[in-house]
Amino acid sequence: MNAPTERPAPAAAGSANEFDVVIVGAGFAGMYMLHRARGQGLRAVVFEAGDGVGGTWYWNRYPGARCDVESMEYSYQFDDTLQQQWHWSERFAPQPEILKYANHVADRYDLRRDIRFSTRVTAAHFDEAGARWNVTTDRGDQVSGRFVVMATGCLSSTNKPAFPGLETFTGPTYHTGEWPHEPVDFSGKRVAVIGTGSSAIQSIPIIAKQASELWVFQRTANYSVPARNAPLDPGYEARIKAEYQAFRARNSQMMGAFGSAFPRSEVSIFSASDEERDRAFAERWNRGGLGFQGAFADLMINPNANEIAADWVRERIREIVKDPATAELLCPTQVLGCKRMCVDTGYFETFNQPHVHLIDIRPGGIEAITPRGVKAAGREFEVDAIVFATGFDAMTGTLLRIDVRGRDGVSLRDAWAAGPRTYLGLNVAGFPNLFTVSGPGSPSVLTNMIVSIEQHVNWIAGCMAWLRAQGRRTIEATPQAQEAWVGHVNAVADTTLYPHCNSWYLGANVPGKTRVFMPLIGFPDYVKRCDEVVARGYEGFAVA
Ligand code: N01
Repeated sequence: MNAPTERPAPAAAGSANEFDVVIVGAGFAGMYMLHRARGQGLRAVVFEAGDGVGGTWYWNRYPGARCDVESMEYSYQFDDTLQQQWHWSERFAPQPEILKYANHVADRYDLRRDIRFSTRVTAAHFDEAGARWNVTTDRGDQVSGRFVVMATGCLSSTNKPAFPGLETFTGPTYHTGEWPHEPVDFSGKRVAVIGTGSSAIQSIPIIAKQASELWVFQRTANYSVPARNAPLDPGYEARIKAEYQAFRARNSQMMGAFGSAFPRSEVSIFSASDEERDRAFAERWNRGGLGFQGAFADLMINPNANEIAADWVRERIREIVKDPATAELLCPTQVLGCKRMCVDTGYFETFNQPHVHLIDIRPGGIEAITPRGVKAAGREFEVDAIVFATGFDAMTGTLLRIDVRGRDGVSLRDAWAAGPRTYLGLNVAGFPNLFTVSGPGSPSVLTNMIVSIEQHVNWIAGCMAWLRAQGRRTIEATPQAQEAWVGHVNAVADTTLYPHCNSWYLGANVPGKTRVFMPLIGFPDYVKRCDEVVARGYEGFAVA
């Protein structure tokens, strides 16, 4: 695993294959990085595995896919004309519309001419003598770059459990994170969905509309809040657009960089009466979306506070789901919010339909996939198609599939053997001039991703400009700064309930993955810290 044989050859000096910046990925991070690099007159190239832009929104085309962050917030803010001109049709934008937006951005800034599509980067090796990165792709490209920016996304390598007998199934199989581009029609089909995370919770109500029988295989029940999605209110859109920049500034002060219209309460649940608690929860439940978690200040800090909120949600599930046994199975028992909360449209209601069945697989998991279906809970379920909604090898999966080697040929895989270690989630000690956008150790997946992406790209672009102005060649985290940062990320997590269950934030969903809480909690403090690092002359970085 540690020593792929491929060796990137240096690009011929002065050739068309020498770049200032090599960017990996053409999602929202890679596209904006390209735009910023060009703005500095840098020569940049982007490699993208898909045949189009959009990253997550290119791959996750499963039925019902939509953003859990409100559309007026889930967009770039670097160009006021862009945000004024773009119109979202719904409160929570559906995947096709977000993909349309990504394509619009690519066209508007003429990005495609520097993107090589259907091309996967396989290796990036640092050449000490030239202080350049040699980058190789699966299509035989060999380019070099002074900087490499890994804009590879946090949820871009699917987790496909090695269920015994998987290859014997005679019908079609799908993974939500690699959904076909052609429409998939489940009409009249018996369908199995394995997994009950966000992707499953969004897709199950839609699949149930077509399938003749739907079997949902659940290992862990999840908390989900109704989206209350609706056409975007033109009055709301006009109000936001009248003060878009101020709205963005307010959102950037939120822990997750979104939701300032309905911020987290500062009130402890223990200072509220039963009626006040019920009112606060109901208000957020009825409003819809992830704001539910902010009903009281201490829900993610105090286990007893969390349990009160969890009980409240379980009561709603029992009200919605008619069959008491199914309702009980759908009631989560883990800490609310320590696995990413889900946002749904009719998820729990779907289980009231007679052709939708919930199978508890906790005792033995999926026992096997057979030619005819799924074996679990001691019986075989015959189905025509299987949907794997089994998630991702999050945050590190894609980076570690690339053979990245820094100083002295040390591989990133070895450097991260005990879990990912970064400084600010932006760089790894020993890997000069290599940046990770929304890397582990940054707020990334606990925020409105597009805001975190822009903050990182701005920081990286600023750093590149500074190096040039200073006449310096390389920048890299010092091991001391990195160790201190890793300690800080863990210390912050340990003040909360986030590490208290088997979530993908911890890598717990992938067998054998080192368990480390990967994202940093708290966007505003993080941004402040990044700015301070710059103000102090890139404190914690070695510059040469
Ligand atoms: O993946 P998940 P996801 N046998 O890891 C189960 C973002 N997202 O694609 O919990 C049986 O959450 C697993 O069970 P368990 C969002 O950040 C955003 O749904 O590990 N089951 C779980 O139920 C989200 O958190 C949006 O016990 C197995 C499910 O598969 C993240 O993506 C929409 C199994 C995986 O759930 C990932 O969501 C969708 C096995 N061997 C996603 N392995 C929007 O913003 C795993 N499971 C709209």
